[in-house]
Amino acid sequence: MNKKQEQLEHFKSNDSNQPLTTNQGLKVSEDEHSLKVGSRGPTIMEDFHFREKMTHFDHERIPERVVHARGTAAHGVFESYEDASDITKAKFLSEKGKQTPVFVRFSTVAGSRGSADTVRDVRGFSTKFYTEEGNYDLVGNNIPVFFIQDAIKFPDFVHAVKPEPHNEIPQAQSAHDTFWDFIANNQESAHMVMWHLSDRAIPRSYRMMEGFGVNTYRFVNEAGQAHFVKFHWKPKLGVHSLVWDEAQKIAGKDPDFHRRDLYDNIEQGNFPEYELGVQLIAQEDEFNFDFDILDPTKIWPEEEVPVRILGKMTLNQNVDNFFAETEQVAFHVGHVVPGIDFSNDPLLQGRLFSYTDTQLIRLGGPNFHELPINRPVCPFHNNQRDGYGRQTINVGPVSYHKNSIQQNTPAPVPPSEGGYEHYQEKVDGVKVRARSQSFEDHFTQARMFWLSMTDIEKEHIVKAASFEVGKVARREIRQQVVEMFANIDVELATQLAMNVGVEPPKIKQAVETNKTSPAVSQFVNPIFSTESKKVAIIVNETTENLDKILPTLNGQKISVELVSDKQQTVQNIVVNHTMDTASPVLYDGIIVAGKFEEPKSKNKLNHFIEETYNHYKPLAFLVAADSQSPIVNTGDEGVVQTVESFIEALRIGRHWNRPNAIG
Ligand code: HDE
Repeated sequence: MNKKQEQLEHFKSNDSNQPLTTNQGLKVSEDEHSLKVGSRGPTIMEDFHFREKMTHFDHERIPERVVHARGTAAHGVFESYEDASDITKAKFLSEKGKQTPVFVRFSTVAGSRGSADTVRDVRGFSTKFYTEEGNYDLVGNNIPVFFIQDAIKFPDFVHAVKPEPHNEIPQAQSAHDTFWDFIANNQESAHMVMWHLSDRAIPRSYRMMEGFGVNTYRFVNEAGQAHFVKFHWKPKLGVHSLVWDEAQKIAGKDPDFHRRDLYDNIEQGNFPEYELGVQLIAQEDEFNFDFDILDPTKIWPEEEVPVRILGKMTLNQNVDNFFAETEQVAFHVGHVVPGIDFSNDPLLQGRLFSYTDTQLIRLGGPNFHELPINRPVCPFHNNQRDGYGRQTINVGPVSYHKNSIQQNTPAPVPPSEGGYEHYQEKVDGVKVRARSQSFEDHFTQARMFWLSMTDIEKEHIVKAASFEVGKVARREIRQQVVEMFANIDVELATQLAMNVGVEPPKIKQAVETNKTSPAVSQFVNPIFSTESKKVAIIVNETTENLDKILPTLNGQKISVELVSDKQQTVQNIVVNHTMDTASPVLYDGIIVAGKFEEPKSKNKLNHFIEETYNHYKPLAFLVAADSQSPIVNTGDEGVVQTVESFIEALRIGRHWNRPNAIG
């Protein structure tokens, strides 16, 4: 048990086998009926048990997060690979093998708390490190850039992407007029929009996406030397995505798809792992790039600024209580430890205000740091007092500095002994509401992203753009968006214009660049694996050899479910699902191991086969029946007849070269 888990233990309560009491500890003798004047008469005020129970219930909800409302979280541990004290004095990075407890919350951005997981959206990736020097929060996303350059535009951007205010439609979607109106009129979003239209915005799993700190921070070492730094999380399972048709269907079939995937895999011991990496730029190299390194709409191409891997995070324990932990956790980019500092990135500067402010309304006051999930594992002392929900009982008369009664304690700690010291950057300027000219180029990196995509990724972007912009009702917005895209690529914009029924772009020349950054493609250096992939075997009484098939698949760490036309036992195993309770979109591949005669069952099986084929996922036919479908042919890529070849096809994942697939 690590330090954080030990601390949380003190707050846990197990109600099983306990007598029922009120919140005052009074034993309750009856909990089915309110206190009445006669069994058919009115309820009386005196019923303190009813009033307490109902009042508590009435106050159960707190405001959802204004963004990132929908999320899920897990506990874990971060282990440092090396002593990184050459670049930062942060103690959790100072020693090979050093372990630090962490809590991570993944999220979507636009949707409400109850919205579906698999919508097209950015994913949040927030990590709280409970270090010996205090909590350090790395509040990141799965996309390395952002929509806007200055925090003052955040309310505008969020208003535009959220459901439209007159009718609160659509939920958790960017495919609507106000979002695209914002994009067309705020073209600093161009680069981010390219990522948003790419497969990154529909991850297969939280376990299979990268994380990025996005903003530019500073690392400072013991000698006071500083580097600009960008943070990266790299998933050990690689980066993998859904296809759009599949993502939309999963949103209905299992709105909790990502939440369930994380929870189930942690329960099964398939602990997700991510490596923490940093890109570093020395202070003196600040102006040596063809972009401004403080601009949050720009990446630092990994080919130019390599990622140095510092350690690994493993998520190994689910929460006990969603509200107490996942909902009440409060992240803040300003929660730092010595050795980690800020840059003048104007988005980061604004974030430094917003995260505390939002917790005050969401968690109801200034004492949210006392909630069990938010408490540091090191001691904390200061002269802050009182406020809603205060739990600490500060003893003694002193709550001010300076004092003589307590010999000036709690006492500030000099930097040489671990006190936080801000990096002493020299800043000089006139007060202006303005943006640096060096932030003006919105298209070079957007085009670089486009040019770095493989053909399949490009095809997906065109399809995604055609869907998103195609959903925009106002023709003039569709036209403006097409013009904007022409700055990135004229061919892309022309194709989009055709698909969404507007004029081809007037702009005939995209921004000039031939630069690429292969690291931004998901397909250039893929990590293939069968590990923790989920497969359905379709079975019935004709099925044979399950005793051989199941161990072979389990040996590859594949998670298997048996699906049949009805709830039944096949070869002494109870099936997990019927073809009604399961859906092909919930699996990474399908093995057909039963021959079905009854027409409705055949029809359902066919649906499983065609959907799997259309989403480019592996299919195996172990029975002579083959496919009944006119579109699926054995011999097409990833359509196989043995368990062994299925495993190989599953390892690769999607098989894009399918003549009839429409996913
Ligand atoms: Fe956030 N963001 N954000 N954001 N953000 C919040 O804080 C904000 C930005 C991110 O799992 C809020 O506690 C501003 C970038 C994540 O609990 C709020 C700006 C990135 C989460 C807020 C940004 C993020 C949040 C809402 C522009 C990627 C979920 C609830 C200046 C690096 C944290 C809350 C969790 C949450 C403000 C931009 C990531 C309102 C003003 C860029 C992952 O404070």
